[in-house]
Amino acid sequence: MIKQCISIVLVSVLSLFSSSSMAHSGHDHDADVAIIKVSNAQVREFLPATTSSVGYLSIINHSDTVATLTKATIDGLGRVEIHEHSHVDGMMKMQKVESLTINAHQQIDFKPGGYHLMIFEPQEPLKVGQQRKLTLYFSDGNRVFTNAQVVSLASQAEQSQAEQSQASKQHTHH
Ligand SMILES: [Cu+2]
Repeated sequence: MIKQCISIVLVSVLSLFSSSSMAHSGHDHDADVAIIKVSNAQVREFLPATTSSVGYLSIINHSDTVATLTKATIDGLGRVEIHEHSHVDGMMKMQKVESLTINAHQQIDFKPGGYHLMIFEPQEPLKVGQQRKLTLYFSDGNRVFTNAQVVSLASQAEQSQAEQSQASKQHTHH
């Protein structure tokens, strides 16, 4: 019983602390933005007669707190969804993810067979070599920007093959 009381007091002290630090958080907020890093962002050009394409990136949460990705947008694209692959009844399926939790100091790689961005409704064709601004939205109001490189299907396939052979090399090394 006493233990319970102490933890209630602790919780209220903590919430007081966080609300007071939020009151003048302009600077803290900027510091938070810098500790989520996005790298290797790329989107694949749309193949003829298709209405969707994919994008990959890596997100690293360098902070000590959980970050929750809720949305992504890319300039010139009407819709971007966060997807994951899962095995259902022996079949590979993909589904939309409403939010993605990135733990403190965790890195999440969007890659073939795993998490990926699904992109729709290009306002003008994506051309290989172009850069498109990618914005990631987090549940605490933070936004992180990066440039996504437009790549061809061939270069994307080469990359994932190179990664796979590198991964298997590392594997045989042990
Ligand atoms: Cu998908």
